[in-house]
Order: sequence, then C-alpha cells, then structure tokens
Amino acid sequence: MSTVILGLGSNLGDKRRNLNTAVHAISLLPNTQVKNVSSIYKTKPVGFDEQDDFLNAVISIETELSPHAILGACLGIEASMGRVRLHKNGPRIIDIDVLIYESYFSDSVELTLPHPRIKERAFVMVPLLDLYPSGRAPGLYFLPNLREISTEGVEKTDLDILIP
Ligand code: PH2
Ligand code: MG
Ligand code: MG
Repeated sequence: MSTVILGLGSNLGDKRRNLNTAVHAISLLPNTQVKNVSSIYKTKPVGFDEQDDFLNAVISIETELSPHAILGACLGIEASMGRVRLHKNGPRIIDIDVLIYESYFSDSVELTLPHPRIKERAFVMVPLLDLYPSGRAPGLYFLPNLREISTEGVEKTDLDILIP
C-alpha cells in the first residue's frame, strides 16, 4: 500500500457536489481507500483570472495502484464527470491532480512527482496543512514555502467532504 495525496478543484456547476462525487469515485477504485480529507477552501483563480472562484481540497488515500494507474484513474474520473478541456488553467467541473505518491519521484512528461507547482500554490499548500500540520508531507517539506507566498484569496469554508 502506498500513501498518495490528491488535489481537487472545481469552479463550474455545483462545486461542492463535484468534489464529493470525485472523492466517492476515488474511494471506489480497486484496492484504494480514502484516509483523510482537508477542509474545503474557496480560492481565487490562479493563472487565468476571468473565471469563477474555485473550491479546492486535498485528500490522502492508500492504494495498491501504481503512480501511472492512479493518474489514469483520475483522468478517467474527470472525463466521466464531463470535464471538457477548452484551454489551459480554464474553468473546470473537476480537476484531480496527483500531488505526491509516497517516496516516488519522477519527472517524465506525463507525470512529474511530486507535482512541480505545489510549492507556489497556496490553494494546494493551505489545505495540505490540514493533513500535515507540521508542514511535512511524505517526501515534501513545504512549510518554508508556505511562509514565502501569499495565502490571500484562500478562505476556509464550513463545507465538508464526506469520507466515503
Ligand atoms: N487550478 C489550476 C489553475 N488555477 N486556481 C485555483 N484557485 N484553484 C485551482 O485548482 C486552480 C487554479 C490548474 O489546474
Ligand atoms: Mg490542477
Ligand atoms: Mg489537472
């Protein structure tokens, strides 16, 4: 079993429901259990401003699936939920990113692990801190980076993801 951290984001439709649908679908993957979920955060869009605010969260899972199998499964869930990719960083029903796969490091074109932009994205690091209050995730010490960047535009909500 490996511990894997996934980042979730939605800024189209019923965003909270989309996050919950995705987590439920992840829990149904073979040999996979959802272990922990962050709070849900309302976040200002990064990269492309002309779009609605996001809801973001991160979750940890335990899985027997390989890094590439998990990536494929996440893309499959995105597609099954109706995600259409119009342009980079544009609005989406659901985005599921593989952030960390235990102590696995890779910099292939299809899959870079840990995810190369974790340390510049408050909408990832703030929820990650819910799961790892020390700022130390498996294979990634992100506390110093969190101190360096602005967390403005990342607001905790009182919405929850239900652990399936
Ligand atoms: N995802 C992006 C680009 N910008 N901004 C916010 N607030 N939340 C996201 O999940 C997000 C983003 C690319 O995946
Ligand atoms: Mg993303
Ligand atoms: Mg993605």
